Amino acid sequence: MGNYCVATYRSFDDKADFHKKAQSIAVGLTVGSWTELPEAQKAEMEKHLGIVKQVNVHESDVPGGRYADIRIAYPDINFSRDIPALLVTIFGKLSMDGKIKLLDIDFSEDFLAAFPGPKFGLQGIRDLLGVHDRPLLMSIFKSVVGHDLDNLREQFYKQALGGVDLIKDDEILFENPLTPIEKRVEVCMDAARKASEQTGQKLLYAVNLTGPTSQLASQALKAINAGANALLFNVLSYGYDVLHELSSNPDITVPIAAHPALAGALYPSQHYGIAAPLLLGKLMRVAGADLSLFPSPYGSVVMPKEENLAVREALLDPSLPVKASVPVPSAGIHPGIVPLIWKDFGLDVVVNAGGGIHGHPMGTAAGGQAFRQAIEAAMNNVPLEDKAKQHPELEQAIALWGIKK
Ligand code: 1AE
Repeated sequence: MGNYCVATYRSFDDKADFHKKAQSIAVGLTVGSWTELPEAQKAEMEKHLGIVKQVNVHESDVPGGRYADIRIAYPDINFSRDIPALLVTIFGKLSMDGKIKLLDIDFSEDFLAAFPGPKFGLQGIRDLLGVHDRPLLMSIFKSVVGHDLDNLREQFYKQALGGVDLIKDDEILFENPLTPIEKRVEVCMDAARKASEQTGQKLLYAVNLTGPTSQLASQALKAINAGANALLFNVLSYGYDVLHELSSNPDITVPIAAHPALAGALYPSQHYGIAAPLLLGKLMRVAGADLSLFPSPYGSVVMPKEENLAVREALLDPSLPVKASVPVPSAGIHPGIVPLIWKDFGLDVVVNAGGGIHGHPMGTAAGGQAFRQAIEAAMNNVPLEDKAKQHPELEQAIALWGIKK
């Protein structure tokens, strides 16, 4: 058998003959028609024909409950070595054709060879920060739209003083006259240096890379020349191929954090769209995201735990021949959630919070410190209530947000 990429789907239908349906997808998305072809043409077209690998039917008496998991192999010869071509082949028109969800893709070795993956990945990010023995902590800039550079500098400094390892722009901060990207980088990196004199810590600032696609690479270089040491990128609004272009550009020498904005339009339905472990896990990693943000099972935007851990697995899975991307479960995270993150994600995670840092009653720096205290407690199996007795920052955080069990 030549090189094939294999797609796994879940198709819902109370009556369908799923074997026939699978065959019709395999033919329809490749050669178009098969049985009508003259024998001589079949021999010529066979290398382009999709192959049904598996159909597992799950019967159910509950209306709407019957489904089948279908695996179809698509010949690499049919598509160029880019994610748009693959996605359009396996799930382009099909995504609009009834209740069907794309669950997974097994890439062929040949297809994967076109993707260098993340430049830094988990190990590279840890090396840049010099932190190898604890979960990392990221703070999200909040209230930045309409603010000027002095305000941003002040906000950045307070976040950095809290002992965070990374600070990311809010994803809704675009190119604007008050805080253009290179000026933003200059003032924030300056604040990072000042904070570092006090904390002794290194810090990555993921500045939001925005604007028309044709100008993204030059914007990234502008930011890097101004001192940027990381980028944030809204991958799904641009497409995976744009991330791939940026991450494989040799001049873009800093890690890229992938923001999941728009993902809610694609993964949450049981019946439609693309499963989260593929959307925010495997595809982000193959396209070159060093860090991937996604909702957690515990915060304000909730993803079911099993699905969440499958996203984590897809980002770290050692069987994929590219570097691991760092999992960043996000949204509504506060210090009282940290023991759950530690239990489910362990060491290799970024704890990421916006409101859970800035909303701290003692201020932003105390917000970061409360997280660091919570991380230390969780790692040493110390209940947060006990740790809080010696740390007013943690004590006030759990008084405000509680401890999630
Ligand atoms: C899932 C992405 C989370 C994000 O980008 C963000 O801004 C979260 O903010 P908080 O922590 O919920 O305030």
